[in-house]
Amino acid sequence: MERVVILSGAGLSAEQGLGTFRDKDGLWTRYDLEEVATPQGFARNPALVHGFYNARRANMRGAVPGDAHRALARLSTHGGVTLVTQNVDDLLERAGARNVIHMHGELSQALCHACGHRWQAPDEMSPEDLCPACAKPATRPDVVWFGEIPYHMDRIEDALAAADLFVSIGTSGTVYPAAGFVDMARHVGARTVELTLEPSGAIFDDVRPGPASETVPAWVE
Ligand code: BJW
Repeated sequence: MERVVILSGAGLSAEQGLGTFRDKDGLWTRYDLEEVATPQGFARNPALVHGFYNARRANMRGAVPGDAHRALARLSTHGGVTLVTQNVDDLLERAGARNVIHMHGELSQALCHACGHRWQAPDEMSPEDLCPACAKPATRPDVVWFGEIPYHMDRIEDALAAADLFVSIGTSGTVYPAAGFVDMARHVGARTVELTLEPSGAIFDDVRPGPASETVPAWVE
């Protein structure tokens, strides 16, 4: 059985209106990432950061999965497929995908940075919220900011070390460690495929430009 590792990025959910980070009109053209996506920015102004993520959570809850999410969900039911996403949205799960590895966390989860407890995020989070486990006002969105260590790295590295095929979908390949996965896969002899609107420029065996709603179902079938 072929062992496949799939890495998705913001381009997977772009057609659902969730926005990418670095494209024209991307989130980082409108927001200062140092202020909204670093632990230091959160310490300076938690209300600003909660506002940024509350708006994105509302956008996510109003969005519906697309053809690309459904195609990956079908694939995820097969053995040998590891589905890793950098996305914090839940569109893959709502399309029926199983065992999605959210390396940059999930908007639908809240995290207490005092005791580590996790729970389902309410629609609106604020700096005054108390952790349901330790009652401290130390709640934050359960997402991975710059300078923090992405989640599930051991599982991802194990899957990459055994991969026969690596497929990158809708990511600019600028943020590490995810940006280095293609080289790790090549290093173990895996075939590498990129499905994205604008190719990242990294070395892949096969690059298929186009919107995820077209390239992903076509590749999965
Ligand atoms: C479509 C499409 C359509 C559009 N169809 N495609 C110097 C050198 C190397 C590293 C560093 C460095 N200085 C600092 C670092 C480390 C830093 C880093 O990589 N910085 C770089 C910017 C240089 N990384 C970190 O800090 C990470 N932690 C870390 O490294 O810890 C050390 C460690 C690691 C491992 C083991 C032990 C220790 C943490 C990174 C956290 C990133 N967090 C964010 C925010 C998450 C929460 C949130 O969502 O707000 O994650 S930033 C943001 O970027 C988000 C994304 O997941 C991530 C990647 O973005 P993505 O998905 O690629 O989106 P875009 O917008 O960049 O690209 C979209 C693509 O889609 C484009 O290519 C389009 O063409 C395409 N597209 N429409 C198909 N319809």
